[in-house]
Amino acid sequence: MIILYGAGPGFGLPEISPYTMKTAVQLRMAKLDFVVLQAMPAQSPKGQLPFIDDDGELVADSTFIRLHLEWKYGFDLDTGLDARQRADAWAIERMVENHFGWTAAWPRYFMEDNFQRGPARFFDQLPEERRPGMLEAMRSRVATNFRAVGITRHEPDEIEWLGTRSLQSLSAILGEKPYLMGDEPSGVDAIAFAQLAGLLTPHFDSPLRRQAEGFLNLSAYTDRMMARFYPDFVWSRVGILEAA
Ligand SMILES: N[C@@H](CCC(=O)N[C@@H](CS)C(=O)NCC(=O)O)C(=O)O
Repeated sequence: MIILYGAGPGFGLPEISPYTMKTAVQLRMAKLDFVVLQAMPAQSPKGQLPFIDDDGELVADSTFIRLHLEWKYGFDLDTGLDARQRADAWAIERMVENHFGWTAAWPRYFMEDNFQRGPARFFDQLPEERRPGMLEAMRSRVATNFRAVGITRHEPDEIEWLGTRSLQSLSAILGEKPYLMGDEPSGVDAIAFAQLAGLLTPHFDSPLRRQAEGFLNLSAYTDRMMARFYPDFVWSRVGILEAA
């Protein structure tokens, strides 16, 4: 049995970590049995979630997990795509993960309201005296990462503009199709969906979320993916959820 380690459900989402959601969706696309358990990033061989335990073999990083699963279990999440379409899918995935994802995560970590109702709760289960230290360490790690990537060198409205450019691109690529690469979902849909759901969840408000709501094909796509891969999850994009 494959064990997928992630952050767990929360924030109006079946899984808080978009990269874990990507892997969970890809496991569902491949119809492989798996269970999801909660873990801390430090427990992962690469210091980030997700990672899997596949019969004793630990594999970290969603892209390498996909590679491992496709190779070991003999399936192809890009079935039916030609070489050019596969190249497009990879380019879209890189845009979503290495650019858009940062602009979508920025409101969670750098808008104080969102931070308090979101990441600040990560350590709620720890004894009270340990929480401030852990929170400070997380804030500092996140600040270093965002600065290294370059995102926090920009003003908030510039970050929104960058995120909106990616939303526009995704919306144009999707067009009237049900999924990014055509009539059936392929590998790249898993991360596009996970990042969009993470932005559209009503648990967090932000100017970029408002922008995303304006791309009606993207919000319908997010709903379609949620219904297909998380049919039992009660998903709503409406309003602003109260913090738990
Ligand atoms: N390239 C990685 C990115 C994973 C990632 O960013 N994971 C986040 C949670 S969604 C994480 O563990 N962050 C903690 C950290 O970077 O310290 C993948 O595709 O799995």
